[in-house]
Amino acid sequence: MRFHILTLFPEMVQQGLAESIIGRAAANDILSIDAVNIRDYTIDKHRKTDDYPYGGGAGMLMQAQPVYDAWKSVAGGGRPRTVYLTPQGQTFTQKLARELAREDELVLLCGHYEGIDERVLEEIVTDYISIGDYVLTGGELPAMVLVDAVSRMVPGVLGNGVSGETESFEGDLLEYPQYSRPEEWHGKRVPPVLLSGNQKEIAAWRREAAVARTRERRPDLYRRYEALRACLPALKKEKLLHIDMTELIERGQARLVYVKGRTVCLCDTASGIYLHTAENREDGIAALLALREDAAACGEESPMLTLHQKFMREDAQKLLGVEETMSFYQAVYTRKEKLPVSGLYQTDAGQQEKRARRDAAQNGKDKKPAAEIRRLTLEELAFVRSVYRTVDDENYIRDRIEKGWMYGAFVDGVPAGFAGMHTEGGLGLLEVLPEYRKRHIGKALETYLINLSLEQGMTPYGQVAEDNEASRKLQESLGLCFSRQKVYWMEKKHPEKL
Ligand code: 9WO
Repeated sequence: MRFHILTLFPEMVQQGLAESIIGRAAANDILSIDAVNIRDYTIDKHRKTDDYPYGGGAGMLMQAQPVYDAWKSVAGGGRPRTVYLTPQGQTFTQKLARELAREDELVLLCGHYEGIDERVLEEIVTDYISIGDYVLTGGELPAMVLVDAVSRMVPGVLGNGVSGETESFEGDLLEYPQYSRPEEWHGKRVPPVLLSGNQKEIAAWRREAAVARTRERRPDLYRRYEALRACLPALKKEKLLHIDMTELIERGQARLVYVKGRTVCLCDTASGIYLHTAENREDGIAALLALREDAAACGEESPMLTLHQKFMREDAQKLLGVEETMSFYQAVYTRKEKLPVSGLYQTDAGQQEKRARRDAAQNGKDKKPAAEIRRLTLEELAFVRSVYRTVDDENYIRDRIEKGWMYGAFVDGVPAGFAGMHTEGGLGLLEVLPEYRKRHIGKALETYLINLSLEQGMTPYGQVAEDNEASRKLQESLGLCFSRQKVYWMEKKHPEKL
């Protein structure tokens, strides 16, 4: 990612971003931060960059010419995304940081004095962004805030394998309090449960502390949290059918769009997909209308949604212009205990070798060693893309790998298949190469992902298409329960797909 910062105070920006994590990422060429001195582009013989405002008023304005020429010098012939840091902009949020982190190049324009001649802003600025409702003396500190927040979302900046997105478990909750050595300081002891080693109790304590802290410090967030939790009992009346919705809430990845009794509409904050369930048509329609409003407010022209009732399909088509693309049964792992793994897979290469040698000695050459399972890296992206035909979207698969939710099965070090977790939380993305089928590799991958999800306090589930017999048999063999009704994926059919 490349940042070009246009400013009258390049040293301030350069020095502020040369330290710590951002400085290290720049030194490692994961980021480049280039501070451009606007004064270098003045054509005035006294190197002047400001002048009085027409119509009178306090102070000075930055003139159009030096700003434009400085911008030209980094834009070349193109029109890179150009941000003006101003109290008159849209408020900077984590969501916007995430979005900006997907750009290859950003130009940040820092104003000073009383601002910049409007005419040059009209020509070069694509985004007006504020970091909060207060006035400073210049845009440099806000630009540094933006560079810091955007950079930590760029893969590799936080160091190997650490993602800027914690895929935070509790969307609307603040972080819990944390403690380090010593055990006692100023007469205050670390809460004993944190020394107990009991991971389950620790997780429960942290969650409770996060809830209490949110209630006290951020009542606005707490109300949202409460409203979402209040939907759970109604959804759990049909537990299997609504597993996608309840898991979204439990994992802190849901935004409430509509609720009335047992009619609920959520939005998945990670994917933007809507989930809709209705007690009756009338309330269902009200929820669809709320969904339409919400999507429009989010700038989403063709929302994707999953319906949980067949009888809502025509209304969804009429109101949103979407059509059914697929329908699935929910397959839910309803137990808390992990699945047995013996003989299915290894997660350590050394062990696998030992086992292979022992097996060879005992049984001759016909018994194959179990697959080794490990998290995939971007090096395997091309492999997954070439094998997985269901989702023809490189960015989606890249995202799944980057978030650490794609796992591969390897036989003798050679990739034989993979599986993962979708953005919305369902297990899937499962594929086993034809030459490795009938060797329980799919079962091994799914067992691994189920156990991993359980460790993280999730209820594992997947969505199985009616005609996918292989998948249905696999889920049944692992003891997953199927919903009686189906869920219906609805989206705008693209002309080329018709
Ligand atoms: C000062 C002023 C004085 C008299 C009459 C009008 C006036 N406008 C300003 C003014 O807005 N100055 C800004 C200073 C011009 C752009 C750079 N400056 C700035 C950016 N201050 N605060 C920000 C900022 C940017 C992003 N998020 C929060 C604050």
